[in-house]
Amino acid sequence: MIHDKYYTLKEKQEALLERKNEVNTEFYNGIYERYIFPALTRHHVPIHWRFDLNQKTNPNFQERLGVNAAFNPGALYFEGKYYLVVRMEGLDRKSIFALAVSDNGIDTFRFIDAPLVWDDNDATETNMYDMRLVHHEDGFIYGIYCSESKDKDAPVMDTSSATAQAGLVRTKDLKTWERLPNVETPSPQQRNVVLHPEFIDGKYAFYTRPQDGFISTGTGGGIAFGLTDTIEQPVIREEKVIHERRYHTIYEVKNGQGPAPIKTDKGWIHIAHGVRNTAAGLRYVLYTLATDLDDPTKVIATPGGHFIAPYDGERVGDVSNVIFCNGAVVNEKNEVFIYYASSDTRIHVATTTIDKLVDYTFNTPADPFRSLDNAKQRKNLIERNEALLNK
Ligand code: M1P
Repeated sequence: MIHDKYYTLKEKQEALLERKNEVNTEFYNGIYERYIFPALTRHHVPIHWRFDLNQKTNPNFQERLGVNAAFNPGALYFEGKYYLVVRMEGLDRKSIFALAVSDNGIDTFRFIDAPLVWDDNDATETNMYDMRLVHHEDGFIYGIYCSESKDKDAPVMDTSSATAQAGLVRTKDLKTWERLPNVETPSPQQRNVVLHPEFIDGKYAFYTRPQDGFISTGTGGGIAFGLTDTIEQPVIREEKVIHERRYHTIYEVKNGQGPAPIKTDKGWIHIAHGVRNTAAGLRYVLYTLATDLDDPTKVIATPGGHFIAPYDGERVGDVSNVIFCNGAVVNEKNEVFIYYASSDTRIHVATTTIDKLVDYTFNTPADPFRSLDNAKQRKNLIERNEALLNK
């Protein structure tokens, strides 16, 4: 028999699942809209994914498998619906992938089916997270994620050190998933690896983030690009850094490709994350850049500063002062839905259009890299505006 408490909790949760989201009218930048409520949180996780409903085996109706956070989703616009593959982190710290869907991409997201599983091909893989979903022109939907294992070379007393590699799966229906081998690269570790949606010179192309260490990128770093002949045995022999870290920028310490780049008439638009250090720890923000349509290794626009940064309550969470994005989709009306997580805790959506994203990426002045030049840049804007205002 099902425990009574289930129905009480379910009714309460239904109100949350049906809640309409609203544009946050307090916020304006002309670039994108923010929303009042997060799009998806751990409170959206179905009750029967967390509780044993059986009164006999769970008389006190205790939560048996709690969920700590729902964040960093891959995203896909597929057959008219908005899908997220959410990083669902249990109380035991393990992240697993869970599929959620919405009809409008803004609200009423619901988790469906059950957490994703596939044939295991790597017994050392302990944790998995941050899947990028890419509908490749070969017809498959690929999921590239961080596959984390204990560092086998760490001394015995070190029970924390880990290594990160790019795990790879694919599907055609978001139900059955095939695990492919990890993407091999010349770098010791990888995170934030993303598949380019089109063939380049007949090959599969990946954005990578070479790194020596698990947290620090060491001598590596930057958003890199590499090709592989086959996807069934993906081996990248050469990584070319296309967007480097740089002193005194929002991506001074680390950066990484977000979702797969968005194709526009003017170029590929990339949403990436940049990390800098502060007295309060690392601060993660998003920025955009554009690459050439015919040569995705050639950067053609770099708007200065951040695109999305932690805002109000977004600043606080399990890992505070973090905005991270690995999912964005475009629908047939050229509306863009950017799914970003705040502070490794919850998921938000920001909406814009291709036109606005292009305008922002190509017409926002680049970072002049020096304060005095920055002052001149702003003085120039003020003078042009004053001339207009005084006409
Ligand atoms: O905690 C912030 C983010 O840290 C990592 O990103 P990066 O590899 O760029 O440092 C990831 O673990 C990411 O999941 C996390 O949100």
